[in-house]
Amino acid sequence: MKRALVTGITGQDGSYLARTLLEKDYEVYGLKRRSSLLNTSRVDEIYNDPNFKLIYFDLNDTSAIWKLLIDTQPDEVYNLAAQSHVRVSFDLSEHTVDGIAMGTLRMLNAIKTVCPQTRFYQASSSEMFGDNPNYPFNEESRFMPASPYACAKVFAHNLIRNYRKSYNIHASSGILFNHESPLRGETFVTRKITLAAAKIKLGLQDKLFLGNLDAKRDWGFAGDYVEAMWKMLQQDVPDDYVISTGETHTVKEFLECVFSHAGLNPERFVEIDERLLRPQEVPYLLGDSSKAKKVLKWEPKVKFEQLCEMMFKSDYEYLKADNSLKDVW
Ligand code: NAP
Ligand code: G4F
Repeated sequence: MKRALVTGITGQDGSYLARTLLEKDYEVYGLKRRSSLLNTSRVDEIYNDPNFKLIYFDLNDTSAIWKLLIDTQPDEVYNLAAQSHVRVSFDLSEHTVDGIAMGTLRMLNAIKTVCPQTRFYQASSSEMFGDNPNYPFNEESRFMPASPYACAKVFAHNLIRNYRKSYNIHASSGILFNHESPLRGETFVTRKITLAAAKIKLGLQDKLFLGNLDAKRDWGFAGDYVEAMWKMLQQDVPDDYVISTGETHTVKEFLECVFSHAGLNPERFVEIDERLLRPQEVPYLLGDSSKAKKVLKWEPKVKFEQLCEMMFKSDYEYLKADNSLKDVW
Protein backbone atom coordinates (compact mmCIF):
# COMPACT_ATOMS: atom_id res chain seq x y z
CA MET A 1 0.00 0.00 0.00
CA LYS A 2 1.37 3.43 -0.96
CA ARG A 3 1.60 6.12 1.70
CA ALA A 4 0.82 9.79 0.97
CA LEU A 5 1.13 12.90 3.11
CA VAL A 6 -1.27 15.73 2.35
CA THR A 7 -0.60 19.18 3.86
CA GLY A 8 -3.62 21.50 4.07
CA ILE A 9 -5.97 18.58 4.70
CA THR A 10 -8.65 20.81 6.24
CA GLY A 11 -8.86 22.89 3.04
CA GLN A 12 -10.97 22.37 -0.08
CA ASP A 13 -8.35 20.54 -2.14
CA GLY A 14 -6.98 18.53 0.79
CA SER A 15 -10.39 17.00 1.42
CA TYR A 16 -11.02 16.12 -2.26
CA LEU A 17 -7.50 14.74 -2.69
CA ALA A 18 -7.71 12.61 0.48
CA ARG A 19 -10.91 10.96 -0.78
CA THR A 20 -9.33 10.36 -4.20
CA LEU A 21 -6.23 8.75 -2.67
CA LEU A 22 -8.24 6.56 -0.27
CA GLU A 23 -10.27 5.32 -3.26
CA LYS A 24 -6.96 4.41 -4.91
CA ASP A 25 -5.98 2.35 -1.83
CA TYR A 26 -3.44 4.74 -0.35
CA GLU A 27 -2.69 5.16 3.32
CA VAL A 28 -3.28 8.91 3.79
CA TYR A 29 -1.72 11.10 6.47
CA GLY A 30 -3.74 14.30 6.57
CA LEU A 31 -1.70 17.14 8.03
CA LYS A 32 -3.51 19.91 9.90
CA ARG A 33 -2.36 22.89 11.92
CA ARG A 34 -3.67 23.50 15.38
CA SER A 35 -6.83 25.61 15.64
CA SER A 36 -8.72 26.82 18.68
CA LEU A 37 -12.02 25.50 17.30
CA LEU A 38 -12.66 22.26 15.43
CA ASN A 39 -12.14 22.89 11.70
CA THR A 40 -12.14 19.36 10.30
CA SER A 41 -15.68 19.38 8.89
CA ARG A 42 -14.42 18.81 5.33
CA VAL A 43 -12.79 15.50 6.36
CA ASP A 44 -15.39 14.32 8.89
CA GLU A 45 -16.69 11.71 6.42
CA ILE A 46 -13.33 9.97 6.12
CA TYR A 47 -12.15 10.46 9.71
CA ASN A 48 -12.95 6.85 10.66
CA ASP A 49 -11.43 5.28 7.55
CA PRO A 50 -8.72 2.91 8.86
CA ASN A 51 -6.33 4.16 6.16
CA PHE A 52 -6.72 7.81 7.15
CA LYS A 53 -4.72 9.48 9.92
CA LEU A 54 -4.91 13.10 11.06
CA ILE A 55 -1.58 14.52 12.29
CA TYR A 56 -0.57 17.96 13.56
CA PHE A 57 1.76 19.90 11.30
CA ASP A 58 2.68 23.48 10.56
CA LEU A 59 4.54 24.95 7.58
CA ASN A 60 6.50 27.08 10.07
CA ASP A 61 7.74 24.18 12.22
CA THR A 62 10.95 22.74 10.76
CA SER A 63 11.54 20.11 13.44
CA ALA A 64 7.97 18.79 13.14
CA ILE A 65 8.39 18.49 9.36
CA TRP A 66 11.63 16.52 9.74
CA LYS A 67 10.20 14.20 12.40
CA LEU A 68 7.12 13.54 10.31
CA LEU A 69 9.15 12.58 7.24
CA ILE A 70 11.59 10.43 9.26
CA ASP A 71 8.70 8.59 10.94
CA THR A 72 6.51 8.08 7.87
CA GLN A 73 8.93 7.77 4.89
CA PRO A 74 6.08 8.60 2.47
CA ASP A 75 5.92 7.58 -1.19
CA GLU A 76 4.22 10.87 -2.09
CA VAL A 77 3.82 14.31 -0.48
CA TYR A 78 1.18 16.76 -1.69
CA ASN A 79 1.99 20.27 -0.44
CA LEU A 80 -1.37 22.05 -0.44
CA ALA A 81 -1.07 24.11 2.74
CA ALA A 82 -1.08 27.88 2.30
CA GLN A 83 -2.72 31.11 3.37
CA SER A 84 -4.49 30.97 0.02
CA HIS A 85 -6.61 34.15 -0.04
CA VAL A 86 -5.09 36.69 -2.43
CA ARG A 87 -6.78 39.79 -0.92
CA VAL A 88 -5.76 38.72 2.61
CA SER A 89 -2.15 38.31 1.47
CA PHE A 90 -1.91 42.12 1.12
CA ASP A 91 -2.80 42.46 4.82
CA LEU A 92 -0.90 39.41 6.12
CA SER A 93 2.03 39.54 3.71
CA GLU A 94 4.77 38.14 6.00
CA HIS A 95 2.61 35.30 7.28
CA THR A 96 1.49 34.39 3.74
CA VAL A 97 4.96 34.55 2.21
CA ASP A 98 6.65 32.72 5.08
CA GLY A 99 4.24 29.78 4.89
CA ILE A 100 4.30 29.43 1.10
CA ALA A 101 7.94 30.25 0.33
CA MET A 102 9.84 29.18 3.45
CA GLY A 103 7.37 26.37 4.20
CA THR A 104 8.05 24.81 0.79
CA LEU A 105 11.81 25.26 1.28
CA ARG A 106 11.59 23.55 4.69
CA MET A 107 9.75 20.60 3.17
CA LEU A 108 12.16 20.24 0.25
CA ASN A 109 15.24 20.43 2.49
CA ALA A 110 13.84 17.72 4.74
CA ILE A 111 12.95 15.48 1.77
CA LYS A 112 16.40 15.96 0.22
CA THR A 113 18.03 14.49 3.33
CA VAL A 114 15.45 12.23 4.94
CA CYS A 115 13.60 10.58 2.05
CA PRO A 116 15.03 11.68 -1.34
CA GLN A 117 12.96 9.02 -3.13
CA THR A 118 9.69 10.67 -2.07
CA ARG A 119 7.66 12.24 -4.88
CA PHE A 120 6.57 15.83 -4.18
CA TYR A 121 3.62 17.83 -5.52
CA GLN A 122 3.65 21.63 -5.19
CA ALA A 123 0.41 23.63 -5.38
CA SER A 124 1.47 26.38 -7.79
CA SER A 125 -1.10 28.86 -9.02
CA SER A 126 -2.34 30.70 -12.09
CA GLU A 127 -2.04 33.84 -9.92
CA MET A 128 1.68 33.64 -10.82
CA PHE A 129 0.80 34.97 -14.31
CA GLY A 130 -0.62 38.07 -12.61
CA ASP A 131 -1.23 40.94 -15.01
CA ASN A 132 0.61 39.41 -17.96
CA PRO A 133 -1.59 40.47 -20.93
CA ASN A 134 -0.44 37.63 -23.21
CA TYR A 135 -3.03 34.93 -22.50
CA PRO A 136 -3.81 32.05 -22.77
CA PHE A 137 -1.10 30.94 -20.36
CA ASN A 138 0.91 27.75 -20.62
CA GLU A 139 3.98 26.37 -18.80
CA GLU A 140 6.29 28.75 -20.70
CA SER A 141 4.31 31.97 -20.10
CA ARG A 142 5.95 34.77 -18.16
CA PHE A 143 5.14 35.15 -14.46
CA MET A 144 4.12 38.72 -13.51
CA PRO A 145 2.83 38.16 -9.95
CA ALA A 146 0.48 40.86 -8.62
CA SER A 147 0.19 40.09 -4.88
CA PRO A 148 2.37 38.90 -1.98
CA TYR A 149 0.60 35.55 -2.35
CA ALA A 150 1.56 35.24 -6.02
CA CYS A 151 5.14 36.41 -5.42
CA ALA A 152 5.54 33.67 -2.80
CA LYS A 153 4.04 31.06 -5.16
CA VAL A 154 6.58 32.07 -7.84
CA PHE A 155 9.40 31.62 -5.31
CA ALA A 156 8.14 28.14 -4.34
CA HIS A 157 7.60 27.23 -7.99
CA ASN A 158 11.19 28.18 -8.84
CA LEU A 159 12.45 26.14 -5.88
CA ILE A 160 10.75 23.05 -7.28
CA ARG A 161 12.58 23.45 -10.59
CA ASN A 162 15.85 24.18 -8.78
CA TYR A 163 15.65 21.15 -6.42
CA ARG A 164 14.55 18.89 -9.27
CA LYS A 165 17.64 19.82 -11.29
CA SER A 166 20.13 20.18 -8.42
CA TYR A 167 19.24 17.14 -6.33
CA ASN A 168 17.30 14.92 -8.72
CA ILE A 169 14.21 15.09 -6.50
CA HIS A 170 10.95 13.92 -8.10
CA ALA A 171 9.17 17.26 -7.58
CA SER A 172 6.34 18.52 -9.82
CA SER A 173 4.31 21.73 -9.84
CA GLY A 174 0.68 21.93 -10.82
CA ILE A 175 -0.08 25.44 -12.06
CA LEU A 176 -3.74 25.21 -11.26
CA PHE A 177 -6.27 27.79 -12.39
CA ASN A 178 -9.19 28.62 -10.06
CA HIS A 179 -11.09 25.53 -9.03
CA GLU A 180 -14.21 25.56 -6.95
CA SER A 181 -16.74 23.21 -5.36
CA PRO A 182 -19.45 23.08 -2.71
CA LEU A 183 -16.53 22.81 -0.23
CA ARG A 184 -14.88 26.06 -1.41
CA GLY A 185 -14.02 28.52 1.39
CA GLU A 186 -16.86 30.94 2.01
CA THR A 187 -14.79 34.10 1.38
CA PHE A 188 -13.77 33.21 -2.19
CA VAL A 189 -16.02 34.93 -4.69
CA THR A 190 -17.80 31.87 -6.15
CA ARG A 191 -18.87 30.43 -2.81
CA LYS A 192 -19.68 33.88 -1.46
CA ILE A 193 -22.09 34.25 -4.38
CA THR A 194 -23.69 30.78 -4.17
CA LEU A 195 -24.16 31.05 -0.41
CA ALA A 196 -25.66 34.53 -0.74
CA ALA A 197 -28.06 33.41 -3.50
CA ALA A 198 -29.23 30.49 -1.33
CA LYS A 199 -29.65 32.71 1.73
CA ILE A 200 -31.48 35.45 -0.20
CA LYS A 201 -33.85 32.85 -1.64
CA LEU A 202 -34.57 31.57 1.87
CA GLY A 203 -35.05 35.05 3.32
CA LEU A 204 -31.86 34.93 5.40
CA GLN A 205 -29.91 37.71 3.66
CA ASP A 206 -30.93 40.82 1.73
CA LYS A 207 -27.71 42.23 0.26
CA LEU A 208 -24.54 40.86 -1.33
CA PHE A 209 -21.47 43.12 -1.25
CA LEU A 210 -18.86 42.43 -3.94
CA GLY A 211 -15.70 44.05 -5.34
CA ASN A 212 -14.52 43.91 -8.96
CA LEU A 213 -17.12 42.22 -11.17
CA ASP A 214 -15.09 42.57 -14.39
CA ALA A 215 -12.16 40.27 -13.51
CA LYS A 216 -12.09 37.11 -15.60
CA ARG A 217 -11.26 33.67 -14.25
CA ASP A 218 -10.84 30.20 -15.78
CA TRP A 219 -13.03 28.30 -13.27
CA GLY A 220 -13.01 24.50 -12.99
CA PHE A 221 -14.19 21.87 -10.49
CA ALA A 222 -11.86 20.88 -7.61
CA GLY A 223 -12.79 17.18 -7.90
CA ASP A 224 -11.41 17.12 -11.46
CA TYR A 225 -8.26 19.04 -10.51
CA VAL A 226 -7.08 16.78 -7.65
CA GLU A 227 -7.04 13.86 -10.13
CA ALA A 228 -4.49 15.86 -12.16
CA MET A 229 -2.30 16.30 -9.04
CA TRP A 230 -2.19 12.53 -8.57
CA LYS A 231 -1.47 11.91 -12.26
CA MET A 232 1.56 14.23 -12.10
CA LEU A 233 3.17 12.09 -9.40
CA GLN A 234 2.59 8.88 -11.38
CA GLN A 235 4.87 10.09 -14.22
CA ASP A 236 8.42 8.71 -14.44
CA VAL A 237 9.78 12.20 -15.01
CA PRO A 238 8.76 15.14 -12.79
CA ASP A 239 7.56 18.29 -14.57
CA ASP A 240 5.28 21.35 -14.44
CA TYR A 241 1.73 21.34 -15.79
CA VAL A 242 -0.96 23.96 -16.35
CA ILE A 243 -4.37 22.67 -15.25
CA SER A 244 -7.35 24.69 -16.52
CA THR A 245 -10.58 24.47 -18.50
CA GLY A 246 -9.59 26.77 -21.38
CA GLU A 247 -12.73 28.90 -20.83
CA THR A 248 -12.88 32.22 -19.02
CA HIS A 249 -15.78 34.16 -17.47
CA THR A 250 -16.20 37.41 -15.58
CA VAL A 251 -17.25 37.46 -11.94
CA LYS A 252 -20.44 39.13 -13.23
CA GLU A 253 -21.15 36.12 -15.47
CA PHE A 254 -20.71 33.76 -12.52
CA LEU A 255 -23.06 35.95 -10.48
CA GLU A 256 -25.69 36.01 -13.24
CA CYS A 257 -25.46 32.26 -13.82
CA VAL A 258 -25.96 31.46 -10.12
CA PHE A 259 -28.74 34.01 -9.58
CA SER A 260 -30.59 32.73 -12.63
CA HIS A 261 -30.51 29.19 -11.14
CA ALA A 262 -31.91 30.76 -7.98
CA GLY A 263 -34.60 32.62 -9.95
CA LEU A 264 -33.30 35.96 -8.62
CA ASN A 265 -32.35 39.25 -10.28
CA PRO A 266 -28.82 40.17 -9.06
CA GLU A 267 -29.41 43.88 -9.67
CA ARG A 268 -31.88 43.93 -6.78
CA PHE A 269 -29.39 42.55 -4.27
CA VAL A 270 -25.78 43.27 -5.28
CA GLU A 271 -23.83 46.34 -4.15
CA ILE A 272 -20.21 47.20 -4.85
CA ASP A 273 -18.07 47.71 -1.75
CA GLU A 274 -14.78 49.42 -2.54
CA ARG A 275 -13.13 47.78 0.47
CA LEU A 276 -13.32 44.51 -1.47
CA LEU A 277 -11.16 45.85 -4.31
CA ARG A 278 -7.48 44.80 -4.31
CA PRO A 279 -4.40 47.08 -4.35
CA GLN A 280 -3.48 45.32 -7.60
CA GLU A 281 -5.93 43.14 -9.53
CA VAL A 282 -5.31 40.14 -11.80
CA PRO A 283 -7.67 41.08 -14.61
CA TYR A 284 -7.70 38.07 -16.93
CA LEU A 285 -6.86 34.41 -16.40
CA LEU A 286 -7.19 31.82 -19.14
CA GLY A 287 -5.20 28.60 -19.23
CA ASP A 288 -3.91 26.33 -21.96
CA SER A 289 -3.71 22.75 -20.66
CA SER A 290 -2.56 21.11 -23.90
CA LYS A 291 0.47 19.58 -22.18
CA ALA A 292 -1.61 17.99 -19.39
CA LYS A 293 -4.05 16.65 -21.97
CA LYS A 294 -1.24 15.10 -24.00
CA VAL A 295 1.08 13.79 -21.28
CA LEU A 296 -1.26 13.14 -18.34
CA LYS A 297 -4.31 12.27 -20.45
CA TRP A 298 -6.18 14.70 -18.17
CA GLU A 299 -9.28 16.65 -19.13
CA PRO A 300 -11.74 18.62 -16.99
CA LYS A 301 -15.23 17.10 -16.87
CA VAL A 302 -17.39 19.71 -15.15
CA LYS A 303 -18.36 22.76 -17.22
CA PHE A 304 -18.94 26.34 -16.01
CA GLU A 305 -22.78 26.10 -15.99
CA GLN A 306 -22.72 22.79 -14.11
CA LEU A 307 -20.32 24.25 -11.55
CA CYS A 308 -22.62 27.23 -10.87
CA GLU A 309 -25.62 24.93 -10.51
CA MET A 310 -23.80 22.35 -8.36
CA MET A 311 -22.53 24.97 -5.92
CA PHE A 312 -25.84 26.85 -5.65
CA LYS A 313 -27.88 23.66 -5.19
CA SER A 314 -25.55 22.36 -2.51
CA ASP A 315 -25.83 25.56 -0.45
CA TYR A 316 -29.57 25.88 -1.03
CA GLU A 317 -30.38 22.24 -0.14
CA TYR A 318 -28.17 22.35 2.94
CA LEU A 319 -29.79 25.52 4.29
CA LYS A 320 -33.30 24.44 3.33
CA ALA A 321 -32.92 21.13 5.19
CA ASP A 322 -33.54 23.20 8.29
CA ASN A 323 -37.35 22.89 8.15
CA SER A 324 -37.98 26.28 9.68
CA LEU A 325 -36.69 27.94 6.50
CA LYS A 326 -39.18 28.69 3.75
CA ASP A 327 -38.44 29.69 0.21
CA VAL A 328 -39.58 33.34 0.13
CA TRP A 329 -39.02 34.21 -3.52
P1 NAP B 1 -7.75 26.40 1.27
O1 NAP B 1 -9.12 25.83 1.22
O2 NAP B 1 -7.57 27.81 1.71
O3 NAP B 1 -6.89 25.44 2.23
C1 NAP B 1 -5.60 25.80 2.66
C2 NAP B 1 -5.12 24.80 3.69
O4 NAP B 1 -3.82 25.19 4.15
C3 NAP B 1 -6.00 24.72 4.95
O5 NAP B 1 -6.05 23.39 5.38
C4 NAP B 1 -5.23 25.57 5.94
O6 NAP B 1 -5.48 25.24 7.28
C5 NAP B 1 -3.80 25.16 5.57
N1 NAP B 1 -2.77 26.07 6.08
C6 NAP B 1 -2.68 27.40 5.93
N2 NAP B 1 -1.56 27.87 6.53
C7 NAP B 1 -0.94 26.79 7.10
C8 NAP B 1 0.24 26.61 7.86
N3 NAP B 1 1.02 27.65 8.20
N4 NAP B 1 0.58 25.37 8.26
C9 NAP B 1 -0.20 24.32 7.97
N5 NAP B 1 -1.34 24.42 7.25
C10 NAP B 1 -1.71 25.65 6.82
O7 NAP B 1 -7.03 26.27 -0.13
P2 NAP B 1 -7.38 25.29 -1.38
O8 NAP B 1 -8.34 26.00 -2.27
O9 NAP B 1 -7.70 23.94 -0.87
O10 NAP B 1 -5.98 25.31 -2.15
C11 NAP B 1 -4.98 24.34 -1.87
C12 NAP B 1 -3.64 24.85 -2.36
O11 NAP B 1 -3.70 25.09 -3.75
C13 NAP B 1 -3.18 26.16 -1.74
O12 NAP B 1 -1.77 26.11 -1.62
C14 NAP B 1 -3.58 27.21 -2.75
O13 NAP B 1 -2.74 28.33 -2.64
C15 NAP B 1 -3.36 26.45 -4.04
N6 NAP B 1 -4.19 26.83 -5.18
C16 NAP B 1 -5.54 26.86 -5.06
C17 NAP B 1 -6.31 27.16 -6.16
C18 NAP B 1 -7.82 27.19 -6.09
O14 NAP B 1 -8.44 27.75 -7.01
N7 NAP B 1 -8.44 26.58 -5.09
C19 NAP B 1 -5.70 27.42 -7.40
C20 NAP B 1 -4.32 27.37 -7.48
C21 NAP B 1 -3.57 27.05 -6.37
P3 NAP B 1 -6.72 25.91 8.10
O15 NAP B 1 -7.94 25.12 7.69
O16 NAP B 1 -6.32 25.71 9.51
O17 NAP B 1 -6.81 27.35 7.67
O1 G4F C 1 -12.40 34.08 -5.52
P1 G4F C 1 -11.20 34.95 -5.43
O2 G4F C 1 -10.87 35.50 -4.10
O3 G4F C 1 -10.01 34.12 -6.07
P2 G4F C 1 -8.59 34.54 -6.67
O4 G4F C 1 -8.15 35.84 -6.14
O5 G4F C 1 -8.68 34.41 -8.15
O6 G4F C 1 -7.64 33.43 -6.07
C1 G4F C 1 -8.02 32.05 -6.04
O7 G4F C 1 -7.56 31.42 -7.22
C2 G4F C 1 -6.13 31.41 -7.37
C3 G4F C 1 -5.82 30.71 -8.69
O8 G4F C 1 -5.85 31.66 -9.73
C4 G4F C 1 -5.52 30.67 -6.19
F1 G4F C 1 -4.17 30.61 -6.33
C5 G4F C 1 -5.88 31.37 -4.90
O9 G4F C 1 -5.37 30.62 -3.80
C6 G4F C 1 -7.41 31.43 -4.78
O10 G4F C 1 -7.89 30.13 -4.64
O11 G4F C 1 -11.37 36.19 -6.42
C7 G4F C 1 -11.68 36.01 -7.79
C8 G4F C 1 -12.00 37.36 -8.42
C9 G4F C 1 -10.94 38.44 -8.14
O12 G4F C 1 -10.69 39.15 -9.32
C10 G4F C 1 -11.59 39.35 -7.12
O13 G4F C 1 -11.14 40.70 -7.18
O14 G4F C 1 -13.20 37.85 -7.84
C11 G4F C 1 -13.04 39.23 -7.53
N1 G4F C 1 -14.00 39.58 -6.47
C12 G4F C 1 -15.01 40.46 -6.62
N2 G4F C 1 -15.69 40.58 -5.47
C13 G4F C 1 -14.02 39.11 -5.22
C14 G4F C 1 -15.10 39.75 -4.58
N3 G4F C 1 -13.25 38.21 -4.57
C15 G4F C 1 -13.54 37.92 -3.27
N4 G4F C 1 -12.81 36.98 -2.63
N5 G4F C 1 -14.57 38.53 -2.61
C16 G4F C 1 -15.38 39.46 -3.23
O15 G4F C 1 -16.30 40.00 -2.60
